[in-house]
Amino acid sequence: MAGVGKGAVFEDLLPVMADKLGGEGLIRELCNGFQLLMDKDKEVITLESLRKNSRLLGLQDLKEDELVSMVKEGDLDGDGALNQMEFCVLMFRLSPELMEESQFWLEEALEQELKNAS
Ligand SMILES: [Ca+2]
Repeated sequence: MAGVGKGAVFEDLLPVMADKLGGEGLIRELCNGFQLLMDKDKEVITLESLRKNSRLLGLQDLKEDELVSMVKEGDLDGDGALNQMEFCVLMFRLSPELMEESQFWLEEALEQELKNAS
């Protein structure tokens, strides 16, 4: 994945989280991550909120240009900020391994939903 520099934290972190949490748990965690990183007033992730809140998640190693890349690469509709969907998509795109398995996880999560419903 180009753009988010070498040693990007998420690339290493996500597969580990995925193993531990399973698909459903991972998606929930990603959404929690969004809540933590977002601007509480605007309810989107901006470069500013990312810079401020990434420290809270222990991501202080992310450099300014990596934060800029994250927002730029994740921003699908070009409004300069990441909404929850854009954030989750970005997280999956940052990890090729996750990308390959995400299909399986989504099915697994869906299956779980159906089980809970019955
Ligand atoms: Ca956007």
